Formats: sequence, structure tokens, C-alpha cells
Amino acid sequence: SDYSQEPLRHPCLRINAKAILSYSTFPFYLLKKQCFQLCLFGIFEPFNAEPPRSALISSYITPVDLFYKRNHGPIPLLDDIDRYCVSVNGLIENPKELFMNDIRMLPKYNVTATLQCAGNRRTAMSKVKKVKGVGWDVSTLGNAVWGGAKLADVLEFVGVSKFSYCTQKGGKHVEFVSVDKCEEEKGGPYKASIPLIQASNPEADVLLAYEMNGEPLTRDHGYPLRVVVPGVIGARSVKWLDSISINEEQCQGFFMQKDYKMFPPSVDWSNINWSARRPQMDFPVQCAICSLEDVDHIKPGKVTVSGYAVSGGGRGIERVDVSVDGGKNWIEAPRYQKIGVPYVADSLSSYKWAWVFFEVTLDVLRNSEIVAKAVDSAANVQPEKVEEIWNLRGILNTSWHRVQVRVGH
Ligand code: MTE
Ligand code: MO
Repeated sequence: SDYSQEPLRHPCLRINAKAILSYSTFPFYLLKKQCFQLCLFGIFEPFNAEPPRSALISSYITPVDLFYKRNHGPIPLLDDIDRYCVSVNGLIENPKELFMNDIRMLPKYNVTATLQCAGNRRTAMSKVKKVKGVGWDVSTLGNAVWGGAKLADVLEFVGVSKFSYCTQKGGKHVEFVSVDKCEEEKGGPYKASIPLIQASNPEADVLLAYEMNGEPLTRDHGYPLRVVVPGVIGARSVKWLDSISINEEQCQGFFMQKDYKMFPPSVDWSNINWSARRPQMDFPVQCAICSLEDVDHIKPGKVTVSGYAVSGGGRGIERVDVSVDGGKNWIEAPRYQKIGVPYVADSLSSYKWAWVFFEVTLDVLRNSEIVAKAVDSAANVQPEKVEEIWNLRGILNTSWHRVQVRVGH
């Protein structure tokens, strides 16, 4: 099959040097181009990369080759599509093996959803005080049209009815297990779970996706089949799906229990109690300016401030405010999803899982701090300072996004 080819990757993707360092003894890590080549040949693994800010907002639907890539182990090659199957087991009467044909037979849905890594904007959090994890700028997210079967239909097909959740012990969970092998799982597969009520709710739009932007998934993004959980941190959207299991308990894997949890700033590695916190699911309201780098040198006059805003849980974006004086005065930035069509906030919109773009042109005459902050449909706001939400794993940096501009002639 054509999937034995090397993964399609855009040369402008910024490869994460820290991940390269920690997984390789190769001394070439400062030479980005070489790194890129070496990544292509699978020498540096796991492969982690994000596009530059300007490329990220160059299209509302993120092209696959520009979409960020986040991996915890080597990227598997599953090209025997006739034999590929997903086993569904656990608390169901008749465990089943589902082949691609079984999944394709179910109604196909296209869901436009923004996938965001919980580590997006981590580098800025590390500037306050070092956090653990891959350093990311503001582009560890992307917006795609995911095509596939609804998990609710797949579950119904194996005998689990829609809107199921009640058991004597409380809610059940649906666990997704991959085929990739991760260091953190001591060589075991990457895995995660979501509540059964979400998995079996057709309105939650959880997909077993085999397409991204109308094309079969690429290897980097989970070929041949991945989970997409809209509105939830990327970590729960398991790629290269191997099995699904219905359990009484949440998944006990590393990435559910010992990672991707939000701790207060007072917790450090000496007093951390992982079991005190729940695994992060929905992501909070987020935005970033992508038309400017930090620090940009500009001429005095009109400056275009544009970027993305997105919120989790299907909460659309209500407003984006922009300031050119560090947050003293604000103006509301117009938003759009389709170029030329102003965005109308509507929680029933089929785009509720997707980001909006904002764009406003303002006068900037002297050195300034340009700031953006968004408000979601539940009136949630972004925190002003990164210090307020600093956490040792560096997740969910949703503080006001700031860029410095230096004005000269
Ligand atoms: N699934 C598997 N099997 N292995 C992984 O390492 N990483 C997760 C998730 N699913 C991961 C995975 C994380 S943390 C994120 S943010 C998204 O995949 C990234 O998806 P992408 O690489 O398609 O952008
Ligand atoms: Mo992630």
C-alpha cells in the first residue's frame, strides 16, 4: 500500500529539539534541517513538531502536513489493512473484532474539530519557572475535518446502547489502547479512557476516524484508525487504535494517572500526590496571536493582529479582546470561520468543536505589548498571568497571550 512511504511532513515544521535531545545521542540537534532529515528516517524518536505561527493561521482547515505531530514512541507502520482489526472487549456480552470494513459500513460523519495538545504554549510557562515536558510555542493545535464512524454507533454495533452509563458502582469508562510502545508505559502501549456516557452519546461526536481533511489518515496521525474526542485535550485521542474496552474503572495508564493532570502552583515534585487529581479532559478557553512573533520589529502605523481562539467541551468562542497597551485598553476583534463570513456565536453550530480566527488592524506607534484574551460561550475567561496557573507539568497555559513589538523606522 502507499502507506509504506515515509510520513508526509512539511519542511517548515519546527521540530522539538528537547525531545530530540532526550531520545538521541546524536550531536546534530542544533541543525534543524539535518534534524528534519533524520526524523524522516526515524532516527530521532518520538517525533514532535509544530508549524510556525504564520503558517498555522494561513488556513482555517489545517493542512495535514502542517498539522502538529505529538508522539510518545516510534510511529508504527500498520499497512496490512485487510488484517487490521480493533478488538472490543471488557464489560460486554459478546466481545468482537472489528475490521476496517465493519467500521466503514457504519454511517460516516465529518466533524470539524480542533485538536489541541495540553502542552500547547508550555515554553512560555517554563519562562516563569522550569516545567517538565516538551517545549511548545503556540502552534500545538490544528483544526481538521475528521471523517469516520461515531463511537456511539460502533458501541451500539457491539451491543452497548446509546446514552449508556448507569451501573451500581457509577459510570463506566471506555478505554482506548494503541499499538505504539512508550517509554513511560515501560514499553507498553499508549492508552487513555473517556467516560462511557460521553463515548455512547452521539452528540459528543467522538469518532473512530479513518480520514483527515478528506484523505485517509497519514501514519503520523494514526493510520489506519484513531480516536478523536472533540473538545478534550489531544492526549485522549488515541492514534493507531488496537483495542477498545469497557471497564468499571478509568484507564490506569501513565498518561491518565501520572501525567496530564492540572496541579496548583504550590505543588512540586517533592509533594506531588497524583491520585489527588483527576485526569484532565476538556481544555479551557484559549487564544493566541499568530501574526506576530515575540519579539517583532515593525514600522510605526497599522499592525494586523490575528490568531485563533478555541474552547473545549463544545463551548464556542463568544468574544476576543485585543490590547496594544499591555492590557489597559481593549477592543473587540472580529471573528470568522470562513474567510469573509463574520462568525455568529451559536452553541448549536456544527462548528462548536472548532476554533475561530480573529483579526483586527490597529495603530501601533511605539514599543508595545500586544495582548489577546478570549471569552467562551459559558463566559469563561483566560487568566491574566501565567504565574496563576503555573503547574509542574506545564499543561494548559491559557494565560493572556502577549507579544512584544519594537517600533522603529
Ligand atoms: N496516541 C498514541 N497512540 N500515541 C501517542 O503518543 N499522543 C497523544 C494523542 N494520541 C499519542 C496518541 C497526544 S498527547 C496528542 S496531543 C495527540 O495524539 C496528537 O495528535 P497528532 O499527532 O495527530 O497531532
Ligand atoms: Mo498532547
